[in-house]
Amino acid sequence: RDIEAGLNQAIVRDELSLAFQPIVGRGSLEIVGFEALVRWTTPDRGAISPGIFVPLAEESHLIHELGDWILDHALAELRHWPGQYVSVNFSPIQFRRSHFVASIMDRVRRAGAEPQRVQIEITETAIFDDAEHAAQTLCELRKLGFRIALDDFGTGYSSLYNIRKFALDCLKIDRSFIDGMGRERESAAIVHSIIHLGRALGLGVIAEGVETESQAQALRVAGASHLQGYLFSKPVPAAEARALAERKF
Ligand code: G
Ligand code: G
Ligand code: MN
Ligand code: NA
Repeated sequence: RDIEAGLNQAIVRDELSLAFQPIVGRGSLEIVGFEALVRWTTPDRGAISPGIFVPLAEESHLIHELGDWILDHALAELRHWPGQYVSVNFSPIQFRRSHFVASIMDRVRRAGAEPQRVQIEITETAIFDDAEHAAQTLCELRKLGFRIALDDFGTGYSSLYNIRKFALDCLKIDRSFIDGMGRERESAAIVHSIIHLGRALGLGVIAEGVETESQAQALRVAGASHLQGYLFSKPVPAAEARALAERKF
């Protein structure tokens, strides 16, 4: 309850910020986009992890205010980058809200942004609970030009067969599989399967949590289209992201 009250204040008091983590092309290492990740630094308790406060916000109406804050601030960065997209995480609760599409489009218009430069990250949980409605929503977003990424892929219970029904642009392989790749045959097999599936369906495949050069190399060989992780950059403050966005490799 404490955190909940604090979060309400945080939105008003400017205690929130966004960090941006580069997503790079498999070969060129050119930055194609940045994932926006919310940060909260309280005056009295220091940093609180989004792994703690996002779920708390989801239990209350606050996820909508928080989500709007995140989207508006993510969109505001686009004008400072030469052409990269911003990838924004949406909670299943936001995604299932009525007028989700209209409300995003409204904010994108007000920011003077192009939907083509906005990637919407949703998890399997968001789309498989009410697959019919989700398919419709994704289709509308896609028509407007947004990119759609299925986040944490492999950790949910999606039927691979059903993936076809959704208007997606890419799959993001959950970092737990990348982490296990060098140690367990199972993780490596899952990573390879997801990459094959994505390619067979004409989707991009972003590998998350890439920390070592040997992981990156194995992922390139396996055919991942994009890489993201500490090897390239941790999530950085907006000013640093602007500098990275301008950098030529
Ligand atoms: O950035 P970090 O690894 O601390 O994030 C922890 C968790 O919080 C991750 O699961 C991440 O997806 C989630 N998270 C981070 N930023 C956002 C955000 O802007 N919106 C939502 N809905 N979740 C976020
Ligand atoms: O749930 P989601 O995939 O959106 O969460 C992304 C989170 O993963 C971010 O909060 C980010 O801090 C974290 N992250 C990004 N790159 C790496 C990495 O290379 N290793 C680890 N351990 N975590 C990472
Ligand atoms: Mn994500
Ligand atoms: Na993820």
